[in-house]
Order: sequence, then C-alpha cells, then structure tokens
Amino acid sequence: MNIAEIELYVIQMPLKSPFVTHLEAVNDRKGIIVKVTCKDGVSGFGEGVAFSTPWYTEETVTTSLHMLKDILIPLLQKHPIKHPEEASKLFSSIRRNNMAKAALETALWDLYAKSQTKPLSKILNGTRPAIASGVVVATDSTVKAIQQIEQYLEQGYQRIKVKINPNQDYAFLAEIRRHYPDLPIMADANSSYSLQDIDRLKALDDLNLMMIEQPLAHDDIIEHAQLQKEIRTPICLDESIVTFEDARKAIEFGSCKVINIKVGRVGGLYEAKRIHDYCFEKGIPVWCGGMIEFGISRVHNIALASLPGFSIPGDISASSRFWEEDIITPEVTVENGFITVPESPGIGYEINENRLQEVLLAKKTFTF
Ligand code: OSB
Ligand code: MG
Repeated sequence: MNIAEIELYVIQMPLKSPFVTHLEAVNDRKGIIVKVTCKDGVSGFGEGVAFSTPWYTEETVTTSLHMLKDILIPLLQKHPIKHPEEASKLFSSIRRNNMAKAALETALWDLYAKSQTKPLSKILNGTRPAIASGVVVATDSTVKAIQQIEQYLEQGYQRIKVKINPNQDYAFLAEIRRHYPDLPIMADANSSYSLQDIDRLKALDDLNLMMIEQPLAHDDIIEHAQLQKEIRTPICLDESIVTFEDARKAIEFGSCKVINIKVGRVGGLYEAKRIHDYCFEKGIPVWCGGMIEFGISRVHNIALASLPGFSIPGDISASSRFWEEDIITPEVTVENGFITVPESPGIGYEINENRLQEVLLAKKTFTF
C-alpha cells in the first residue's frame, strides 16, 4: 500500500450529557485518530475506541497507544502489505488488543477504498443505500429516560435501547413500555446478572423486548446458552464475542439468537465482516454496536452496517447524539430514521481540521 507516514492524534471531548451505566458514568471521551498517508498523498482514517479506563473491555487509550506505537506500527513498517486483509492476518500474531488493531486496520481500509476510488461500503460488499438508526438511553432516572426517548423519537430514531441492571429493570422497562406500547425496545445489561437472577430475567419476557443484550458475564457463552433455554426474549451477545471463533461457538451452542458486532471489539473490519458473513449464512441477525464514538468510527460503522445481514437498527446515531461538534464534516445526520450510506470514495467524509485542533491533546508521527 506504499505507506509514507502514520499520524496518531489523541483527542478529548466532553459529552453533551453523561452516559450512565452500572459500570461507569462517561462524562468526557478520550479517543485516538489514526491517519495513514501513502506515497501519492492519499490518507485513510481510523479511530481507536478504547475508553480511558478498562470498564468495558481490558483495553484503554493508554494501552492502545502503546500497542500502536511500539508493536503494530513497527510490525507494519517491517512487513509492507498490499491489501487491508493482510493487516488483519499480520496483527493476528499479537494476542487480543483488538481496539488498537482496529484503529489501524480501519484506516488501511479507508485508504484502500480511496485508492480504488470506491466507497468503503462497496469494498466491503455493502448493499444498503441507507441504514436504519437506533439510539441508546443511558440514565438511572425513569423520568429522564422517558424525556430522552421522547426527544429521540421526534428526531426519527427507529429503535431505542436502554441500559438495565438488577436494580433498574422490570419497573423501569414496564414504565417505558406503558408510555410506548409499540416501540421497538431492547435492553442492554452489560453483564450485570448471574444465573441466580433467572427469575428476574424470566419476568422481562412479558415486556415484548426485541432482545436482551449481554445479561451474563462478559466472557461467558456457556451460561448464556443455559439462560436462553429458560427465557423467550432473544439474547444478543456483545462483550462475549471478540473473535469470529467466539461467534461461531456461541451460535453453535445456542448462547444467543442475535449478535451485536462492534468493529473495535473484534479487531477490525475484516473480522467484523467474517462474523457478519457467517451469521448471514446461519440466519442469525446482526446489528452494529456503538462505542460513544467520534465521527471516524461512526462512519466506518455506517459502511459496515450497509451489509445485508445488518437487518436490525443498531447503535449508530447522529454525531449530535453525543457531541456539540464532531471531528468530521459533514456530520452524521439521521433523516426519517435513516442514515445515508455515502457514495464518495473511502469513508466518504472529511476531517473537520479546526475541530480536530480544538480537541487535540497530543500528536505523534511515524515515517516509513
Ligand atoms: O454495551 O453497547 C454497549 C457504549 C459504550 C460501551 C458499551 C456499550 C455502549 C453502548 C452504545 O451502549 C452507545 C453508543 O450509541 O455509542
Ligand atoms: Mg452492549
């Protein structure tokens, strides 16, 4: 791919309002933007989606920077590649650190698509001209949740996801269901239950939820299979699926009926696409998860979600869901519940250089 230079930008931005789960309240978001420039001057962009602390996965912004600077970029300097699929294979010699890998791998996909003058969605075999948009409500107040849902429905979102835990589940969801009898609602537990809570989880069956996401341990597929036998609500796995093999085993084992695919969590677009293709073949619906991300990761998600198996609205919302001003231009917008899949080469969005400078904490350049 004739890489000339890689730049890493560490940025930080406050969220418009705190994102509250039983694990963490996120007020400020740090992130990493990767810019890969090839010898003819074309640049591709990727984003590192690890958080500042390891509450969702074991990675952090600091571990991602270490992996990128000291391991992944040097590996790419030593082994030039022709196609982004080779990056995924090259990085497979490094255990885990999926979000760091994805930050660089996604930039290579954008660069590759631009070099082919094709939209990234088409390079990935995407078929949808627009993707259905859903949004997440993350608050510990029922009143606030209903206020937020009201606003999001006015903005056109097609599906609402709410965060639950054993201290905020049935009554909370029932109140939302009472306000919105026909709304497509899903609940994300972020691993807050154990099999001992089986009666609490069974009780949710009469709320007509689309699915319950990751009720049990972050690294479990065994007990999720036991739970799925006992409840009618489909289980969707998020944290438990970090590789293609995890997805294959979870499906074979009956641990879930749906998978949330996050590019960062599975180490890049190649692995994300492999999981999609497998699920599509098996008739398992998938949707694209979110990471409270900035624009670069958001638009990679749009390209991925244009693939045919993404049949359920995911957590891809407008830039304005979290940010006063995003780092891309134009910003991602939702119209009538849909986000248009861009038709220009690569990710199809530009960097908002002024905004990037405003939120920049540090920058490092690597020449090849
Ligand atoms: O569990 O899906 C999750 C955000 C951060 C970490 C984990 C999760 C989430 C979300 C998606 O729920 C939020 C978004 O819309 O970006
Ligand atoms: Mg989740």
